[in-house]
Amino acid sequence: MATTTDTQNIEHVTLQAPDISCGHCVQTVQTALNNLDGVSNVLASAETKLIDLDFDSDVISLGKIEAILDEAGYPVKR
Ligand SMILES: [Cu+2]
Repeated sequence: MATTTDTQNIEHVTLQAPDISCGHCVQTVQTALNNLDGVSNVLASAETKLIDLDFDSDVISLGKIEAILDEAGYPVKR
């Protein structure tokens, strides 16, 4: 587990993305999210259709993360 400093404001979220259907999708999602500053510990699953991740809300918003997933072709179910 990474250590956090008080300059960071890490939040953990689980997002539901029903279009994740295979390992290729998982790779696409994880690569897209891992490229973002402020996002870490991305774990996507084709079985559960869930994406677990940590993000630093001082660096990136959840809305931005959802927009990136939209663009990648895996819209988050709300
Ligand atoms: Cu796929």
